[in-house]
Amino acid sequence: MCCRWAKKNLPRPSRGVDLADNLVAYDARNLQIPDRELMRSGHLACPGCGAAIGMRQALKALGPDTIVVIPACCWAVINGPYPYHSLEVPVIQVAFETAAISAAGIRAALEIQGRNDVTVMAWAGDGGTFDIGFQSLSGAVERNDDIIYVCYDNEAYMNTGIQRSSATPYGAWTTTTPTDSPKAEPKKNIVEILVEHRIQYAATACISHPEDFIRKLQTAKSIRGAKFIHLWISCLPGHKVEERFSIKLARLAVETGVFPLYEVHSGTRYTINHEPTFVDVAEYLKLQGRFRHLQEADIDRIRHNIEWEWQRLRLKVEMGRRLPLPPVGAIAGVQPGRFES
Ligand SMILES: Cc1ncc(C[n+]2csc(CCOP(=O)(O)OP(=O)(O)O)c2C)c(N)n1
Ligand code: SF4
Ligand SMILES: [Mg+2]
Repeated sequence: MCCRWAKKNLPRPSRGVDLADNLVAYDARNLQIPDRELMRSGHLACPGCGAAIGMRQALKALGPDTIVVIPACCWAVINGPYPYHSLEVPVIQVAFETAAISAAGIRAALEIQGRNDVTVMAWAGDGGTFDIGFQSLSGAVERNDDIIYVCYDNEAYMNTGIQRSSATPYGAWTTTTPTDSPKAEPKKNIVEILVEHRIQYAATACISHPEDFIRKLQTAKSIRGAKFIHLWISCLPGHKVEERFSIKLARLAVETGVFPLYEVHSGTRYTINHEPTFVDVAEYLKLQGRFRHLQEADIDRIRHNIEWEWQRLRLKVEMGRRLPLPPVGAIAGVQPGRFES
């Protein structure tokens, strides 16, 4: 175990840390989560992988009548080879840049068959969403294709060995942004970009808040048209974190304000779903080897960026409240009368 951490240049397990000291822990005994399991054990993810946890939660939300479309990414491996695969729903693997359009094509074929009871979920990484699959996603959203698109975001191209993507945050180490020149650009705001497409429903979610994620997927399932969920996940080798801190790290992403939980209906109505306790971001950064090189001045800059992003988010909530109801034609798929009720 020790050699393994040393080899990967990971922080060693610190025996003094007790998960109970986690300021942001909540009582897991009261979670309301569907019992049904559609993901078997024996999958091929790294231990503690947030992408595996996220898929398990997603299928609990959507149920067995779901087709999952997966482009090149860690999940193309995690499911395992047929007949030893881990998911109990149909899965189709598609080319890296085609998750959204492949899902839309499957949805169209189901519609021809009159099968409106089947949900089609595209499940792609940040590289396949923010960068390489973006044109296909943008097209599907603009056409209001009836799919749920979940981007599980581990903030780099992990499957090919941790290269930077446009979802990688400012200051992070990756193999293409080494510690002497870490990422200098901010993370792309993918939800904001899709909101500007006037998407019917967009939301953020995190594996540490499964009830929130499950509710958002169920909301998405109830809406016809394009829906997008941006799911933050922990990635142990990519973030350089010990396995046992997978959920703690995800909670800290939310509670420090780094990753706000919110949803946007009809491209205008923003709702913040969870008010963080705003734990100092240093707690989040110091848990991860990928930020170990940061100086106090860098951490200060990150603190200020969080404050600034939260001010913007709160203004968007306010703007959505003040704006009159959108006219017909302003939002994809909105029919006369929809907002009056
Ligand atoms: C067109 C194309 N370019 C590059 C690749 C190689 N490739 C496979 S998976 C992957 C990384 C995917 O990153 P991301 O979408 O973030 O998913 P993750 O691996 O992090 O789960 C890359 C670059 C490919 N399969 N196809
Ligand atoms: S590299 Fe990261 S996302 Fe990929 S299987 Fe491992 S923990 Fe999961
Ligand atoms: Mg990734």
